Amino acid sequence: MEREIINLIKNSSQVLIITHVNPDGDTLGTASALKSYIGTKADILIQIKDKNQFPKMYEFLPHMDSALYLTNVENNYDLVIAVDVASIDRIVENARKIFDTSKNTIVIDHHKTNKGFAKLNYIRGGLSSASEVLYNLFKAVDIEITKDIATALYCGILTDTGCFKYENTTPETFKIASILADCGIKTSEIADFCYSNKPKNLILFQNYLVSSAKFCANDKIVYTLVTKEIMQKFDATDEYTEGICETLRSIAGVEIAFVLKEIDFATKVSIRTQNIDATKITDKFNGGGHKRAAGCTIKLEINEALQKLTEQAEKLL
Ligand SMILES: [Mn+2]
Repeated sequence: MEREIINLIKNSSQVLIITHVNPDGDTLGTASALKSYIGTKADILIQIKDKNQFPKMYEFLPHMDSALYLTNVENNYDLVIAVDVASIDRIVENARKIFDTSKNTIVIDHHKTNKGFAKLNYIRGGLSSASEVLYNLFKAVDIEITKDIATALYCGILTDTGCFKYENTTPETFKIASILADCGIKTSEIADFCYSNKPKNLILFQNYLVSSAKFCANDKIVYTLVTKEIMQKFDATDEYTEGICETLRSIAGVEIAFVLKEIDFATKVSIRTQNIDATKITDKFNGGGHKRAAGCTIKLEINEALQKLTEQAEKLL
């Protein structure tokens, strides 16, 4: 299969690499590494409106300055490769049209839930990151890991494993990270770019959400409310709420943490749990996810949604 993918890339004249919506270090790192290998006939499409929405910490990745956005991409590709994209609905607007009409399509991914929506599906469910999957692909066909490729793949592995903390970190992940580190990259510099380069308003916004968190059920449940007003006040973008729920769960004694976000005519909920199965809460609201991390959207105003959620959560305590 690896050969088939490489041959398809070689025999295509224009290649588009698509990242998932709300781009993170793994989807961007994988796209960057793939573009480094393919060269000038490949373009990266980042699914955001324009440069202003680009997550600044990932600007250090090679090829980000030449990336295309939803507003300036054209439909002239005979091969489209989706990286770290778990399902087709993570490809939106005109990107979806390009994917659907492309002669050939490939998906390179690591999500266990990915059923394979491309003509060629290179999915290794359970690996730490799409970057680790791409490393395996390169390795299988003896592609040289250049410094640029190593930088990008390392970024993907580092961020998707939460700095090698999550359960998806395997001995193999460490081995690959070690090989990449051996390619002359500066691992501490990459970590600094990813984690120590945050905008001022992001830190102030996140601090506000943590300090305004409320506790109930003997401090076993903690929640914070993200209203539109707060978003505006801090000039926050959607990805700014990332990590808040983990922070709240990390408080000793907390079993369930909620982040509720006000959206149009509904409330978007993130849930992190310690021992309780988070999907037992989201199932009630047609959501889903993993045992300790799940999410759902409730078609209720934020305070009503909170009430329903805590009622359900208290039953499980
Ligand atoms: Mn990923």
